[in-house]
Amino acid sequence: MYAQLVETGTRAVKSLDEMDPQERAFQERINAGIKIEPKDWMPEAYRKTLVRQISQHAHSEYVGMLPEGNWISRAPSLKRKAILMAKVQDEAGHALYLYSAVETLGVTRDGVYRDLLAGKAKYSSIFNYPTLTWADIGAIGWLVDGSAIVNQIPICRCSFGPYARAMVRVCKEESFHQRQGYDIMLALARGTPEQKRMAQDSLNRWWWPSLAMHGPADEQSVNSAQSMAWKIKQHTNDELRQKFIDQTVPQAEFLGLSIPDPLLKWNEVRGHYDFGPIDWEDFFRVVKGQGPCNRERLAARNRAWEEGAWFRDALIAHVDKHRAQDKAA
Ligand code: FAQ
Repeated sequence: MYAQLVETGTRAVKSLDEMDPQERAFQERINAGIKIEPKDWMPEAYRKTLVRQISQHAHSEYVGMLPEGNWISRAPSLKRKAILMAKVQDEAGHALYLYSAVETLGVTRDGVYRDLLAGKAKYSSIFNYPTLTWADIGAIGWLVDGSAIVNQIPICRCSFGPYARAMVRVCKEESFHQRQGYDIMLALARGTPEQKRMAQDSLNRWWWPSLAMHGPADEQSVNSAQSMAWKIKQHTNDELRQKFIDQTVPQAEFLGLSIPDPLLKWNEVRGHYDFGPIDWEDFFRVVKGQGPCNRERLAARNRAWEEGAWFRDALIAHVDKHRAQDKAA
Protein backbone atom coordinates (compact mmCIF):
# COMPACT_ATOMS: atom_id res chain seq x y z
CA MET A 1 0.00 0.00 0.00
CA TYR A 2 1.27 3.48 -0.85
CA ALA A 3 0.52 4.75 2.66
CA GLN A 4 3.62 2.99 3.94
CA LEU A 5 6.40 5.34 4.92
CA VAL A 6 9.00 4.65 2.27
CA GLU A 7 12.55 5.22 3.34
CA THR A 8 15.33 4.68 0.85
CA GLY A 9 18.19 7.11 0.50
CA THR A 10 18.16 9.63 3.29
CA ARG A 11 14.83 11.43 2.86
CA ALA A 12 11.49 10.04 4.02
CA VAL A 13 8.33 10.24 1.91
CA LYS A 14 4.99 11.33 3.41
CA SER A 15 2.16 8.82 3.48
CA LEU A 16 -1.27 9.76 2.07
CA ASP A 17 -2.58 9.96 5.65
CA GLU A 18 -0.03 12.63 6.50
CA MET A 19 -1.01 14.91 3.59
CA ASP A 20 -3.52 17.75 3.65
CA PRO A 21 -6.51 17.29 1.31
CA GLN A 22 -5.00 19.30 -1.57
CA GLU A 23 -1.74 17.41 -1.51
CA ARG A 24 -3.53 14.10 -1.13
CA ALA A 25 -5.71 14.83 -4.19
CA PHE A 26 -2.53 15.70 -6.11
CA GLN A 27 -0.84 12.44 -5.08
CA GLU A 28 -3.95 10.44 -5.94
CA ARG A 29 -3.94 11.92 -9.45
CA ILE A 30 -0.33 10.84 -9.83
CA ASN A 31 -1.11 7.37 -8.48
CA ALA A 32 -3.91 7.12 -11.05
CA GLY A 33 -1.45 7.93 -13.86
CA ILE A 34 -2.93 11.36 -14.64
CA LYS A 35 -0.39 13.87 -15.95
CA ILE A 36 0.30 17.07 -14.04
CA GLU A 37 0.31 20.14 -16.29
CA PRO A 38 2.01 23.52 -15.60
CA LYS A 39 -1.15 25.35 -14.50
CA ASP A 40 -2.27 22.59 -12.12
CA TRP A 41 -1.70 23.01 -8.40
CA MET A 42 1.45 21.21 -7.28
CA PRO A 43 3.40 21.04 -4.01
CA GLU A 44 6.31 23.48 -3.98
CA ALA A 45 8.74 20.59 -3.40
CA TYR A 46 7.46 18.80 -6.55
CA ARG A 47 8.00 21.98 -8.59
CA LYS A 48 11.48 22.45 -7.14
CA THR A 49 12.46 18.84 -7.79
CA LEU A 50 11.40 19.18 -11.41
CA VAL A 51 13.24 22.48 -11.84
CA ARG A 52 16.34 20.81 -10.40
CA GLN A 53 16.18 17.68 -12.52
CA ILE A 54 15.01 19.20 -15.81
CA SER A 55 17.51 22.08 -15.65
CA GLN A 56 20.35 19.69 -14.79
CA HIS A 57 19.23 17.52 -17.68
CA ALA A 58 19.17 20.51 -20.06
CA HIS A 59 22.63 21.63 -18.93
CA SER A 60 23.92 18.08 -19.49
CA GLU A 61 22.71 18.06 -23.07
CA TYR A 62 24.27 21.46 -23.64
CA VAL A 63 27.64 20.74 -22.03
CA GLY A 64 27.52 17.29 -23.65
CA MET A 65 28.00 18.95 -27.04
CA LEU A 66 31.57 19.90 -26.10
CA PRO A 67 33.43 16.56 -25.89
CA GLU A 68 31.97 15.47 -29.22
CA GLY A 69 32.23 18.88 -30.86
CA ASN A 70 35.96 18.50 -30.22
CA TRP A 71 36.12 15.88 -33.02
CA ILE A 72 33.95 17.46 -35.74
CA SER A 73 36.93 18.97 -37.52
CA ARG A 74 38.91 15.73 -37.23
CA ALA A 75 36.28 13.13 -38.15
CA PRO A 76 37.88 10.46 -40.37
CA SER A 77 35.52 10.90 -43.35
CA LEU A 78 32.96 13.33 -44.75
CA LYS A 79 30.17 10.88 -43.87
CA ARG A 80 31.30 10.59 -40.24
CA LYS A 81 31.67 14.37 -40.02
CA ALA A 82 28.12 14.97 -41.33
CA ILE A 83 26.69 12.42 -38.90
CA LEU A 84 28.59 13.87 -35.95
CA MET A 85 27.52 17.42 -36.79
CA ALA A 86 23.89 16.28 -36.92
CA LYS A 87 24.27 14.52 -33.58
CA VAL A 88 25.83 17.49 -31.83
CA GLN A 89 23.06 19.71 -33.20
CA ASP A 90 20.49 17.23 -31.88
CA GLU A 91 22.00 17.62 -28.39
CA ALA A 92 21.51 21.39 -28.64
CA GLY A 93 17.90 20.71 -29.65
CA HIS A 94 17.41 18.46 -26.61
CA ALA A 95 18.70 21.23 -24.36
CA LEU A 96 16.21 23.64 -25.96
CA TYR A 97 13.20 21.33 -25.46
CA LEU A 98 14.27 20.88 -21.84
CA TYR A 99 14.84 24.59 -21.19
CA SER A 100 11.35 25.18 -22.62
CA ALA A 101 9.91 22.48 -20.34
CA VAL A 102 11.59 24.00 -17.27
CA GLU A 103 10.22 27.45 -18.13
CA THR A 104 6.67 26.09 -17.67
CA LEU A 105 7.55 25.79 -13.96
CA GLY A 106 7.92 29.53 -13.39
CA VAL A 107 11.66 29.94 -13.83
CA THR A 108 13.46 31.55 -16.75
CA ARG A 109 15.85 29.87 -19.11
CA ASP A 110 18.34 32.70 -18.58
CA GLY A 111 18.08 32.24 -14.81
CA VAL A 112 18.82 28.52 -14.77
CA TYR A 113 21.46 28.94 -17.45
CA ARG A 114 23.25 31.63 -15.46
CA ASP A 115 23.42 29.18 -12.55
CA LEU A 116 25.25 26.78 -14.85
CA LEU A 117 27.65 29.48 -16.02
CA ALA A 118 28.35 30.50 -12.43
CA GLY A 119 29.19 26.88 -11.53
CA LYS A 120 26.18 26.67 -9.18
CA ALA A 121 24.18 24.12 -11.16
CA LYS A 122 25.01 20.48 -11.74
CA TYR A 123 25.25 18.72 -15.08
CA SER A 124 26.08 15.11 -15.81
CA SER A 125 29.44 13.91 -14.47
CA ILE A 126 30.12 12.05 -17.71
CA PHE A 127 30.88 15.19 -19.71
CA ASN A 128 33.89 16.05 -17.57
CA TYR A 129 36.07 13.38 -19.17
CA PRO A 130 38.20 14.13 -22.23
CA THR A 131 37.74 12.74 -25.75
CA LEU A 132 41.29 11.69 -26.55
CA THR A 133 40.78 9.66 -29.73
CA TRP A 134 38.18 9.19 -32.47
CA ALA A 135 37.12 5.96 -30.75
CA ASP A 136 35.85 8.09 -27.86
CA ILE A 137 33.17 9.43 -30.19
CA GLY A 138 32.08 5.83 -30.78
CA ALA A 139 32.20 5.08 -27.05
CA ILE A 140 30.13 8.15 -26.17
CA GLY A 141 27.42 7.23 -28.66
CA TRP A 142 27.40 3.58 -27.63
CA LEU A 143 27.80 3.91 -23.86
CA VAL A 144 26.74 7.44 -22.91
CA ASP A 145 23.76 7.71 -25.25
CA GLY A 146 23.06 4.06 -24.39
CA SER A 147 22.90 5.00 -20.70
CA ALA A 148 20.87 8.10 -21.50
CA ILE A 149 18.24 6.00 -23.34
CA VAL A 150 17.91 3.52 -20.47
CA ASN A 151 17.39 6.49 -18.13
CA GLN A 152 15.14 8.52 -20.41
CA ILE A 153 12.65 5.97 -21.76
CA PRO A 154 10.94 5.75 -18.35
CA ILE A 155 10.91 9.58 -18.20
CA CYS A 156 8.53 9.49 -21.22
CA ARG A 157 6.01 8.24 -18.61
CA CYS A 158 6.94 10.87 -16.02
CA SER A 159 4.06 12.53 -14.17
CA PHE A 160 4.87 16.05 -15.42
CA GLY A 161 3.40 16.47 -18.92
CA PRO A 162 5.94 18.85 -20.55
CA TYR A 163 8.93 16.77 -19.40
CA ALA A 164 7.33 13.49 -20.48
CA ARG A 165 6.44 14.84 -23.92
CA ALA A 166 9.90 16.36 -24.48
CA MET A 167 11.43 12.97 -23.75
CA VAL A 168 9.52 11.15 -26.50
CA ARG A 169 11.37 12.98 -29.25
CA VAL A 170 14.66 13.02 -27.32
CA CYS A 171 14.56 9.22 -26.98
CA LYS A 172 13.96 8.71 -30.70
CA GLU A 173 17.01 10.83 -31.48
CA GLU A 174 19.12 9.21 -28.75
CA SER A 175 18.51 5.79 -30.26
CA PHE A 176 19.96 7.01 -33.56
CA HIS A 177 22.91 8.42 -31.58
CA GLN A 178 23.50 5.12 -29.84
CA ARG A 179 23.50 3.25 -33.15
CA GLN A 180 25.92 5.66 -34.79
CA GLY A 181 28.28 5.23 -31.82
CA TYR A 182 28.04 1.46 -32.03
CA ASP A 183 28.67 1.65 -35.78
CA ILE A 184 31.91 3.57 -35.15
CA MET A 185 32.97 0.95 -32.58
CA LEU A 186 32.11 -1.87 -35.00
CA ALA A 187 34.19 -0.30 -37.77
CA LEU A 188 37.16 0.10 -35.41
CA ALA A 189 36.78 -3.36 -33.85
CA ARG A 190 36.80 -4.93 -37.34
CA GLY A 191 39.63 -2.67 -38.52
CA THR A 192 43.39 -2.95 -38.11
CA PRO A 193 44.85 -4.26 -34.82
CA GLU A 194 45.72 -0.67 -33.94
CA GLN A 195 42.14 0.48 -34.52
CA LYS A 196 40.85 -2.37 -32.39
CA ARG A 197 43.28 -1.39 -29.62
CA MET A 198 41.99 2.17 -29.85
CA ALA A 199 38.40 0.93 -29.45
CA GLN A 200 39.40 -1.20 -26.44
CA ASP A 201 41.26 1.70 -24.82
CA SER A 202 38.22 3.89 -25.24
CA LEU A 203 35.91 1.25 -23.71
CA ASN A 204 38.37 0.96 -20.80
CA ARG A 205 38.16 4.69 -20.10
CA TRP A 206 34.40 5.21 -20.63
CA TRP A 207 32.95 2.07 -19.04
CA TRP A 208 33.12 3.05 -15.38
CA PRO A 209 32.08 6.71 -15.81
CA SER A 210 29.11 5.43 -17.87
CA LEU A 211 28.02 3.24 -14.96
CA ALA A 212 28.48 6.09 -12.48
CA MET A 213 26.47 8.53 -14.59
CA HIS A 214 23.30 6.66 -13.54
CA GLY A 215 23.73 8.39 -10.17
CA PRO A 216 24.80 7.30 -6.69
CA ALA A 217 23.95 3.85 -5.34
CA ASP A 218 20.38 3.64 -4.03
CA GLU A 219 21.35 3.97 -0.38
CA GLN A 220 23.06 7.29 -1.21
CA SER A 221 20.44 8.60 -3.60
CA VAL A 222 18.76 11.31 -1.54
CA ASN A 223 16.07 12.17 -4.09
CA SER A 224 14.97 8.77 -5.44
CA ALA A 225 12.28 7.80 -2.93
CA GLN A 226 10.34 11.04 -3.25
CA SER A 227 10.88 11.29 -7.01
CA MET A 228 9.56 7.75 -7.40
CA ALA A 229 6.51 8.48 -5.24
CA TRP A 230 5.81 11.44 -7.54
CA LYS A 231 6.51 9.26 -10.61
CA ILE A 232 9.19 11.64 -11.84
CA LYS A 233 11.47 8.61 -11.61
CA GLN A 234 10.06 5.13 -12.24
CA HIS A 235 13.17 3.15 -11.32
CA THR A 236 16.05 3.57 -8.91
CA ASN A 237 19.56 4.45 -10.05
CA ASP A 238 20.80 0.91 -9.35
CA GLU A 239 17.95 -0.67 -11.31
CA LEU A 240 18.75 1.42 -14.39
CA ARG A 241 22.49 0.83 -14.02
CA GLN A 242 21.87 -2.93 -13.94
CA LYS A 243 19.63 -2.74 -17.00
CA PHE A 244 22.32 -0.83 -18.88
CA ILE A 245 24.99 -3.40 -17.94
CA ASP A 246 22.79 -6.36 -18.88
CA GLN A 247 22.06 -4.95 -22.32
CA THR A 248 25.58 -3.68 -23.04
CA VAL A 249 27.74 -6.70 -22.13
CA PRO A 250 26.49 -8.80 -25.09
CA GLN A 251 27.07 -5.81 -27.38
CA ALA A 252 30.72 -5.67 -26.21
CA GLU A 253 31.03 -9.42 -26.82
CA PHE A 254 29.75 -8.97 -30.38
CA LEU A 255 32.42 -6.31 -30.91
CA GLY A 256 35.07 -8.69 -29.55
CA LEU A 257 36.01 -6.13 -26.88
CA SER A 258 36.42 -6.84 -23.16
CA ILE A 259 34.60 -4.97 -20.43
CA PRO A 260 37.30 -3.71 -18.02
CA ASP A 261 35.85 -5.43 -14.97
CA PRO A 262 37.40 -8.70 -13.71
CA LEU A 263 34.38 -9.26 -11.44
CA LEU A 264 31.82 -9.05 -14.25
CA LYS A 265 29.99 -12.37 -14.35
CA TRP A 266 26.55 -13.63 -15.36
CA ASN A 267 24.58 -14.60 -12.25
CA GLU A 268 22.11 -17.41 -13.09
CA VAL A 269 20.19 -16.94 -9.85
CA ARG A 270 19.68 -13.19 -10.18
CA GLY A 271 19.32 -13.32 -13.95
CA HIS A 272 21.68 -10.34 -14.17
CA TYR A 273 25.38 -9.61 -14.48
CA ASP A 274 27.28 -9.15 -11.22
CA PHE A 275 29.87 -6.39 -11.46
CA GLY A 276 32.75 -4.89 -9.52
CA PRO A 277 32.67 -1.87 -7.21
CA ILE A 278 32.23 1.61 -8.69
CA ASP A 279 34.73 4.28 -7.65
CA TRP A 280 32.24 6.62 -5.94
CA GLU A 281 35.03 8.84 -4.67
CA ASP A 282 35.94 9.64 -8.26
CA PHE A 283 32.27 10.26 -9.09
CA PHE A 284 31.70 12.70 -6.22
CA ARG A 285 35.00 14.45 -6.97
CA VAL A 286 33.83 15.02 -10.55
CA VAL A 287 30.36 16.15 -9.43
CA LYS A 288 31.99 18.65 -7.08
CA GLY A 289 33.95 20.20 -9.94
CA GLN A 290 37.29 18.41 -9.65
CA GLY A 291 37.05 16.15 -12.71
CA PRO A 292 39.58 16.22 -15.55
CA CYS A 293 37.60 18.71 -17.68
CA ASN A 294 35.17 20.54 -15.35
CA ARG A 295 36.98 23.86 -15.59
CA GLU A 296 37.45 23.59 -19.35
CA ARG A 297 33.74 22.81 -19.90
CA LEU A 298 32.49 25.75 -17.87
CA ALA A 299 35.03 28.07 -19.45
CA ALA A 300 33.87 27.00 -22.92
CA ARG A 301 30.22 27.63 -22.05
CA ASN A 302 31.04 31.03 -20.52
CA ARG A 303 33.06 31.99 -23.58
CA ALA A 304 30.18 31.01 -25.90
CA TRP A 305 27.76 33.06 -23.75
CA GLU A 306 29.98 36.15 -23.95
CA GLU A 307 30.65 35.73 -27.66
CA GLY A 308 26.91 35.38 -28.30
CA ALA A 309 26.04 38.66 -26.53
CA TRP A 310 25.92 40.63 -29.80
CA PHE A 311 23.40 38.19 -31.22
CA ARG A 312 21.11 38.32 -28.17
CA ASP A 313 21.31 42.14 -28.18
CA ALA A 314 20.51 42.28 -31.91
CA LEU A 315 17.58 39.91 -31.46
CA ILE A 316 16.11 41.96 -28.63
CA ALA A 317 16.63 45.22 -30.56
CA HIS A 318 14.84 43.64 -33.53
CA VAL A 319 11.91 42.47 -31.39
CA ASP A 320 11.69 45.87 -29.66
CA LYS A 321 11.64 47.63 -33.03
CA HIS A 322 8.77 45.45 -34.29
CA ARG A 323 6.84 45.88 -31.04
CA ALA A 324 7.17 49.67 -31.35
CA GLN A 325 6.00 49.51 -34.99
CA ASP A 326 3.02 47.33 -34.02
CA LYS A 327 2.07 49.80 -31.28
CA ALA A 328 2.29 52.75 -33.64
CA ALA A 329 0.12 51.02 -36.27
N1 FAQ B 1 26.24 13.76 -12.56
O1 FAQ B 1 19.47 11.63 -5.33
P1 FAQ B 1 20.11 11.38 -6.62
C1 FAQ B 1 22.85 12.65 -22.01
C2 FAQ B 1 23.53 14.27 -8.26
S1 FAQ B 1 21.88 13.40 -20.85
C3 FAQ B 1 26.14 14.82 -11.74
O2 FAQ B 1 20.13 9.99 -7.13
P2 FAQ B 1 18.30 12.19 -8.74
C4 FAQ B 1 22.56 12.92 -23.45
C5 FAQ B 1 22.05 14.60 -8.19
O3 FAQ B 1 21.75 15.70 -9.05
C6 FAQ B 1 22.63 12.97 -19.31
N2 FAQ B 1 25.36 14.83 -10.63
O4 FAQ B 1 19.52 12.39 -7.73
C7 FAQ B 1 23.81 13.12 -24.19
C8 FAQ B 1 21.87 14.89 -6.74
O5 FAQ B 1 22.33 16.20 -6.43
P3 FAQ B 1 21.28 17.41 -6.13
C9 FAQ B 1 21.89 13.59 -18.20
C10 FAQ B 1 24.65 13.72 -10.39
O6 FAQ B 1 18.07 13.47 -9.40
C11 FAQ B 1 24.57 12.04 -24.62
C12 FAQ B 1 22.84 13.95 -6.08
O7 FAQ B 1 23.80 13.57 -7.08
N3 FAQ B 1 20.66 12.90 -17.97
O8 FAQ B 1 23.71 11.96 -21.61
C13 FAQ B 1 24.68 12.58 -11.23
O9 FAQ B 1 17.15 11.53 -8.09
C14 FAQ B 1 25.74 12.24 -25.35
C15 FAQ B 1 22.16 12.72 -5.52
O10 FAQ B 1 21.62 11.89 -6.57
C16 FAQ B 1 19.75 13.36 -17.10
O11 FAQ B 1 19.92 14.40 -16.49
C17 FAQ B 1 25.53 12.65 -12.35
N4 FAQ B 1 25.67 11.61 -13.22
O12 FAQ B 1 18.88 11.12 -9.79
C18 FAQ B 1 24.24 14.40 -24.51
C19 FAQ B 1 18.50 12.53 -16.95
N5 FAQ B 1 23.87 11.65 -10.73
O13 FAQ B 1 20.58 17.72 -7.42
C20 FAQ B 1 25.41 14.61 -25.24
C21 FAQ B 1 17.52 13.09 -15.97
C22 FAQ B 1 23.33 12.16 -9.60
O14 FAQ B 1 20.32 16.90 -5.08
C23 FAQ B 1 26.15 13.50 -25.66
N6 FAQ B 1 17.99 13.00 -14.62
N7 FAQ B 1 23.81 13.39 -9.40
O15 FAQ B 1 22.16 18.53 -5.67
C24 FAQ B 1 17.80 11.92 -13.81
O16 FAQ B 1 17.27 10.90 -14.23
C25 FAQ B 1 18.27 12.01 -12.40
O17 FAQ B 1 18.46 13.37 -12.09
C26 FAQ B 1 19.59 11.20 -12.10
C27 FAQ B 1 19.97 11.46 -10.64
C28 FAQ B 1 19.34 9.71 -12.31
C29 FAQ B 1 20.72 11.66 -13.01
